[in-house]
Amino acid sequence: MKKILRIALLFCLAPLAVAAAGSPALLITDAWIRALPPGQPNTAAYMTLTNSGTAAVVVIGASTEIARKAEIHTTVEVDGLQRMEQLAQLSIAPGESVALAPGGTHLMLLGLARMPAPGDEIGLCLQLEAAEQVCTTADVRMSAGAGQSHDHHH
Ligand SMILES: [Cu+2]
Repeated sequence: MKKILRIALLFCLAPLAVAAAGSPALLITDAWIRALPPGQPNTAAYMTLTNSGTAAVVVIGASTEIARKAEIHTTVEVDGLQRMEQLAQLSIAPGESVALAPGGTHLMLLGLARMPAPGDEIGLCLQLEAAEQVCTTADVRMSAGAGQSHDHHH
C-alpha cells in the first residue's frame, strides 16, 4: 500500500520536474535601451540572448513597462538603404548566442509612455513560444558609441 502511494506521488511530481529543468535555458545579458531626444514615440532595446539549453528557444514577443508595444525587428539593406522589418519570431539554437545590436536585430519599443533617460533601469520581458517569460533589467544609454546612430527613424 505504501509503495503504491509513493509511485503515485512520483507521477504527480514528474511534470513539475520537467518544467523546472526546461525553464532557465534563455539567458539575457547586457540589455540596454537607447535614449533618444524627448518627444520621440519609439526607441529600441538591445541585448545578448544565449540559449544554454538543449532545445531551440523561440522568442515570439516582448514587453516593457514603458512602451505600449514591443516588436522584434531586423535590419535589411534594400538598394543601399537600411530598412527595418518585423520578425514574427527569433529562434536561438541550443548553445548559441544571438546579439541584438544597433544596425541589426533589435527590439523596437513603440508608443513610449515617456522617453527613458540615461541611468534609468527598465524592466523588459521576452515571451517565449514555450509559454514562459524571461525578464531582465535594461540600462538606458544615449548610444553604443560613434558611428551607430541612425537605424531607428520610422
Ligand atoms: Cu526597429
